[in-house]
Amino acid sequence: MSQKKAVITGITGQDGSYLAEFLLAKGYEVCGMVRRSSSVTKTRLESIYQDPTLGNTKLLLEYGDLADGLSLRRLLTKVQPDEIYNLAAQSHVRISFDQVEYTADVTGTGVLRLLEAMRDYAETTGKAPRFYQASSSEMFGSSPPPQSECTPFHPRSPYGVAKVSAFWNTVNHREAYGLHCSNGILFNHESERRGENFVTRKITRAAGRIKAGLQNKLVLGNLDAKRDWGHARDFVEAMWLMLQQEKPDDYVVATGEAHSIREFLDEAFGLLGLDWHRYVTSDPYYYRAAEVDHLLGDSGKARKQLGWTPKISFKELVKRMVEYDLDLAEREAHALNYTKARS
Ligand code: NAP
Ligand code: G4F
Repeated sequence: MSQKKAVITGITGQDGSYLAEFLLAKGYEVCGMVRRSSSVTKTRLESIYQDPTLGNTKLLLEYGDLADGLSLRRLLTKVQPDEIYNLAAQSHVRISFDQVEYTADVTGTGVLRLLEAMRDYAETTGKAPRFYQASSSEMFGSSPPPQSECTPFHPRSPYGVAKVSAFWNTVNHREAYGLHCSNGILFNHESERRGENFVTRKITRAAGRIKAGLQNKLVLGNLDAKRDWGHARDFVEAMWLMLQQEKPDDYVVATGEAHSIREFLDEAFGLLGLDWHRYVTSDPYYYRAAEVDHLLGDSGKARKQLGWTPKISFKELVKRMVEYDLDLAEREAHALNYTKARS
């Protein structure tokens, strides 16, 4: 069989970088869609990206944006993918309260633009790519735990509402046009590559910097919320498994274990021999207009039908993040001392 081609939108994000590594290791040709930005940062892709003009590479990057339907159509015609993984989004829940219309446009309508581009591409070429939509446990909002594929959605943020609309457009393209479209309803997954304004990474970055003497305070919001946290490396495998099934479907992907922010703090600071109560305060500045209190996933269907199971435990996840961020902080401290010594 010829080499498979995949398009990943959101390739510069946490999940996009892990998924690109995963697919390249499986022999795929990968095309990542990137949006124009004034700072050309592709830090998460550093270990796998090389300029195509320097030689053969199976990872290509093309400009495109979920807000720009024409760019999506051109991308599909150019790449002719077998699989499309739509990971692009304005993905920050609290910021979605500040950027309501933008979040609805990119995280919600953007998915419809991509689905319609895919439908037209399939109709004109006779080749229908398989489609993965990055749906979210945030869609469950205030529905009580444990949440499964049968749990009603009750989103509590503009982000959650946008993801619900994208979820149903994905289902509708499956039912109305017979396209192979699947939703992965992923619960929180973190890593050493997590954006620094999500709570886990904010905590491990601060813990490392406090230990290295670079910071002595950490201000957070609500410490009582509970999340089902896994490692992103495990979760991208589930995305791929969904597109290898004969029939498209929707799956919850979760570890089945929830912890509060306080418990995450205990674990992360504890690994460095620090008592977080001495450094952490809670400020309403970081509260949300509406909060999601308790997410705990029941991923029985994914485990049974996809054969998926997470390998990295909560403790191992925190350990990896803390070790990575301690090393980062120590290098920052070293660079600072070097600059001081020279000035
Ligand atoms: P992330 O790190 O925030 O990455 C988001 C990606 O989307 C980035 O590559 C970003 O590009 C890109 N993007 C943003 N706006 C775009 C636009 N208008 N057009 C094209 N690309 C755009 O998110 P993540 O944690 O990897 O999550 C991946 C996906 O899974 C997201 O859809 C998220 O909502 C969803 N999800 C995440 C989790 C989780 O716990 N991580 C759980 C459930 C669902 P830049 O680098 O240029 O900003
Ligand atoms: O880390 P968070 O910002 O993640 P949240 O809101 O659960 O969203 C993440 O997971 C979703 C899946 O359920 C994804 F769809 C979404 O894209 C994103 O990846 O916040 C987690 C919890 C919240 O309850 C928040 O109120 O931590 C609480 N929190 C407390 N202090 C904080 C802070 N969150 C952030 N970002 N910053 C704080 O200082």
